[in-house]
Parts: sequence; C-alpha cells; structure tokens
Amino acid sequence: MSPLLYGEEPHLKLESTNPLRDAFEMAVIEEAWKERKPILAVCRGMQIMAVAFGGDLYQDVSLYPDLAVQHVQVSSPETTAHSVSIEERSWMGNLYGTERQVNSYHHQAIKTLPKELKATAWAKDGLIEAFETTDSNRLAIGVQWHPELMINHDSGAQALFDAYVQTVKQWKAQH
Ligand SMILES: [Mn+2]
Repeated sequence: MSPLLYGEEPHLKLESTNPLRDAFEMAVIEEAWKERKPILAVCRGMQIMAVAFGGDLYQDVSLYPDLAVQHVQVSSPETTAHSVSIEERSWMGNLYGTERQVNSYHHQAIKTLPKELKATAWAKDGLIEAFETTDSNRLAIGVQWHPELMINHDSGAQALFDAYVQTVKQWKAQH
C-alpha cells in the first residue's frame, strides 16, 4: 500500500505501489463495513482494512532490526514459514488454540490497528498476524498469512475457510 494513505512519505525501500488499486480496495472495504457484510481479509486485504479505518503499516519489515522473523518466505507457499501465538479467547483461538504455523508472504505489516479491530495472533517478533473486529454488530476476520495457498497440504488451512462460512451462517441468523 502507498504510505501516503496513512500520512507517511515513501521510504527508499518501498516497493511498487498502485494508488488506484489501494483506493478501490479501501472503497470496497468501507462499503462492506457500511452494509454490515461479513469480511474475511487475507494478507494485503488485512493491511487495507487496517489503513481504511485509520491504522498504519510498516512500509518494509526489513527496515526494522527487531522484526527478525522471515516474513517473506523463500520456501514454497504451500509450506509453513513461521509460528504464531494466538489469543485463546478469540475466533482464531477457538479454531486453532494458542499456537499455529503459517506461511508468510508480506514485506509490509500492520504497525497500528484502529479501534475497530483487535489483534488475535502475533508472530514471535511481535507482528500482528490476525485480527477480528471489536464491533459486536459486525463480523470481520483478518489473517496476514495465505491459508488459500496451503489447503492442498494442510487440513487446518481449509478448516479456517470452513469455520468462517459456519460463523457467517450463524451470524447471519442473528443479525
Ligand atoms: Mn508473517
């Protein structure tokens, strides 16, 4: 994402950005939120959502020596790259418990979450790897990893989508 969207100038290490795509995706998120549609935000989608509500990002994780976990994995996307610690009392915690291994293809990451969202999983270097909404009238889940790339080899990755669909069904019945 362009850092201009959260009030920062582009750092020298910022890679190519696409302001039109950023604007379009932020508009999609904002409209979905307005219409109270359930949202599952994956990787860039999670970052878009954080910025859309006033959060900000690390422009490139390699700029921060303390962010020492490999978040741009060099192994196949079907394989896990790093572990995450999960908040037990959360949607993600209900699904996976308190530990999970995930793949990782992001050179940017969330630095600050807006009040509408709370972190539910973190990499060992502290980066936010999952969130859910704090708004009980809405349903939104975000993951920084790519479960869709792991479904052929990791039943837990498919389980995330299955659980999300079940949650949407239950939530729709109540709202
Ligand atoms: Mn990661």
